[in-house]
Amino acid sequence: RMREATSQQMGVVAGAKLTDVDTDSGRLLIVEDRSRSADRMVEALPSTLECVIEAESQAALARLKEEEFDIIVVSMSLEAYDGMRLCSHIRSQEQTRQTPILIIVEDGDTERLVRGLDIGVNDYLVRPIDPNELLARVRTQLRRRRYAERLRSNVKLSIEMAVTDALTGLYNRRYMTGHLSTLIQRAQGTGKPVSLLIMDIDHFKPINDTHGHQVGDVVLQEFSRRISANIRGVDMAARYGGEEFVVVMPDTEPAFASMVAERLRAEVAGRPFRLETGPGSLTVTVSIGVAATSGVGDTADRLLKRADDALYHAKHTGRNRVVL
Ligand code: GH3
Ligand code: MG
Ligand code: MG
Ligand code: MG
Repeated sequence: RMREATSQQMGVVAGAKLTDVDTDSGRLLIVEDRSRSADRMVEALPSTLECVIEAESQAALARLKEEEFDIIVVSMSLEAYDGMRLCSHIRSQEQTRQTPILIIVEDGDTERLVRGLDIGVNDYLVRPIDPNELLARVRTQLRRRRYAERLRSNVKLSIEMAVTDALTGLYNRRYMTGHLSTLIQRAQGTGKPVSLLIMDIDHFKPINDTHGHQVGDVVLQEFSRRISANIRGVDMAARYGGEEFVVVMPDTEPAFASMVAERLRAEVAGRPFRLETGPGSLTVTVSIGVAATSGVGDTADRLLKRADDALYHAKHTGRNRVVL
């Protein structure tokens, strides 16, 4: 009976195809005080699965604190401890909350089975353990775990992609303007200014026209590296448009921002960009506009506009310079 109730207790990943995930590698913790039973379980599983056996709940918990496991198999008919308590402990700990638990119950022990499912174990086996069934259930849990991991990393990746400029790895314009607005609002409380740099590479179009778009891209990447190397951890560098970049500097006086801008300008102009393609090396210069919040009525748009006006002046007074 109990076997037919089976694995529908497991959370199903909606619409997901659980294909081509690796179900033959991983780490299992087997908590079982009957050594022959534990040995038989290990024999039923592929040798590529690393199995660790603990016969005692304190030792199992200690190990779970130190090591990562993909599945935990807990025998419910142990003499040395209460398997149910162990399972609820595993569920309550942050690092094992998501780890699949497979319990092993005596045939007819419906009470333990139901309680186990109540506290969130993922699946169960009934004694005597059928090796094939054990293998199948372990694989099912591994597949779900691997699949969930993949979903999580895909989500992480798409969040990253949503805020990042693909060519340079800097933040994108949309994310930067959101961040800037947040900082400006916060600055109204602290009274400390937010400073902003807008930079535009000088005569960038001729670089493209002369050496090709690919060389232009490499210049943008190297330029981005130099920005990142010359700002603080709290500053945010973003690609604002084609060859325009922005640095947002929280709690920063405009005089300090100008100094950073000047250092960056000199760092770009003073050291030719090495290229593995095209001309081999190129001298690049940049014009930078600086602006800072002034107290009342500041918005991201207004601050960007003022920095852009300063940039315009830098361009029209000879380029390769900083204007506040
Ligand atoms: P100025 O000193 O006035 O800024 O001159 P400029 O040539 O840099 O200015 P302009 O705005 O006319 O040229 C910008 C060029 O940047 C034009 C565009 O083709 C190029 N560009 C924009 N995005 C990219 C990109 O992603 N890769 C490459 N290689 N070029 C780009
Ligand atoms: Mg431009
Ligand atoms: Mg331009
Ligand atoms: Mg330009």
